[in-house]
Amino acid sequence: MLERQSDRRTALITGITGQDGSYLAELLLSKGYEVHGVVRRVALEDPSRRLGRIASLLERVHLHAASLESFPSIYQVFRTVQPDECYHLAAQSFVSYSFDDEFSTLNTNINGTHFVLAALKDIVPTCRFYFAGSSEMFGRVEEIPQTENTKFHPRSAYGISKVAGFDLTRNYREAYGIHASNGILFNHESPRRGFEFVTRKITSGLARILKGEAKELRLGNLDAKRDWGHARDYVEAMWLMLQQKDPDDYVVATGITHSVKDFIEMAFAQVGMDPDEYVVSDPDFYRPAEVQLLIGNPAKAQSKLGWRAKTDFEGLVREMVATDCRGLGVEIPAKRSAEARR
Ligand code: NDP
Ligand code: GDR
Repeated sequence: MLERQSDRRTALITGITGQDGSYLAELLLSKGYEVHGVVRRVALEDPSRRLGRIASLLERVHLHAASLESFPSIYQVFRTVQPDECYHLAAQSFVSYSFDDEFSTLNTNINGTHFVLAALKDIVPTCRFYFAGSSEMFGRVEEIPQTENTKFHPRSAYGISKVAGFDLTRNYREAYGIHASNGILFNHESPRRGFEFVTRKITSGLARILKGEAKELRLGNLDAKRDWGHARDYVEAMWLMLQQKDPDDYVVATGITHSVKDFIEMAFAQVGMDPDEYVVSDPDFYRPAEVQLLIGNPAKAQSKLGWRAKTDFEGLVREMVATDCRGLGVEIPAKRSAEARR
């Protein structure tokens, strides 16, 4: 167990084992924070499989077993940690799964957020709070691009749960004076993205094809469009929100949208292959309801937080393809790499 140091700022991250949690923990450690994370008990029992993204940080972070389903467990963590800042990232985050099990998505995401806010208000009302809101809240978009003032019209249980979390956060700000901010983050990816999300499915699938372990890549709607950024850049916006004098809501996005097809073409171009020979669009992967053209307008985050997306689409795809190929021990032929760079 690490010793607590009273002169350092203390941050609590729920969802520290996830993509964003791992990048945020690294960022906060680099800024000198004492970092605490909420993990499920099973993760502590099976660290090699469940703590993979934060394996290199385990000596430097404090982990606490708790579950979003249990208010007492969350309450106990707040009592122990007494954080200065809380980043609430934990959630059932896979939109597609929320169509298979609306009940658990709504329970986990809505109650979990409520539990965290209620514990914070009771134990450390001065603690600053970040809620991981999502572009999925815009759903059937009311305007393009979407801003902090665009009306929400969610199209999945996941999107509905995030609207509820957004409203809970705003209400704790207005009713109880908590420094509580909402990030409305558009898709952000990285080599640490879960394999079920489309970008990682494409880059890991491509690596398996190159390795000879797969012959095709089955995907759903190739015309779907997303505003994709890099997770490493987006966690900086979370931190910046909690450094402001006043809490507020911010759209975090690149302002540029691409289709799934664009992502596939860019990924396959990195290794000089023709996607038409491998990619199959399979209706089984289509969703009952799809969101519309998601493009965020990050003007407010840029002007008030001084935040900017640093990684462009090509840089993101290249990093993900290279990491997945390296992970499988697949060499990208030099000629192909050179062609891809041109
Ligand atoms: P991940 O799916 O990678 O991580 C989710 C985290 O939540 C994991 O640490 C997971 O723990 C934890 N978690 C899930 N259920 C529970 C539970 N019942 N009790 C305790 N912990 C739980 O998500 P991301 O890192 O990509 O996203 C972080 C947050 O930001 C999420 O809330 C997501 O909805 C939101 N978001 C993400 C965007 C993106 O593009 N990445 C965009 C907008 C919002 P475990 O490892 O044990 O499963
Ligand atoms: P999303 O991410 O639903 O936007 O949620 P995902 O990568 O799952 O889907 C993006 C788009 O790709 C289309 N698609 C496929 N998606 C998956 N997963 N698998 C496929 O085979 C496939 N084929 C096409 C989807 O239909 C969709 O249009 C992510 C999550 O991180 C949320 O937690 C977060 O809130 C939002 O981003 C912003």
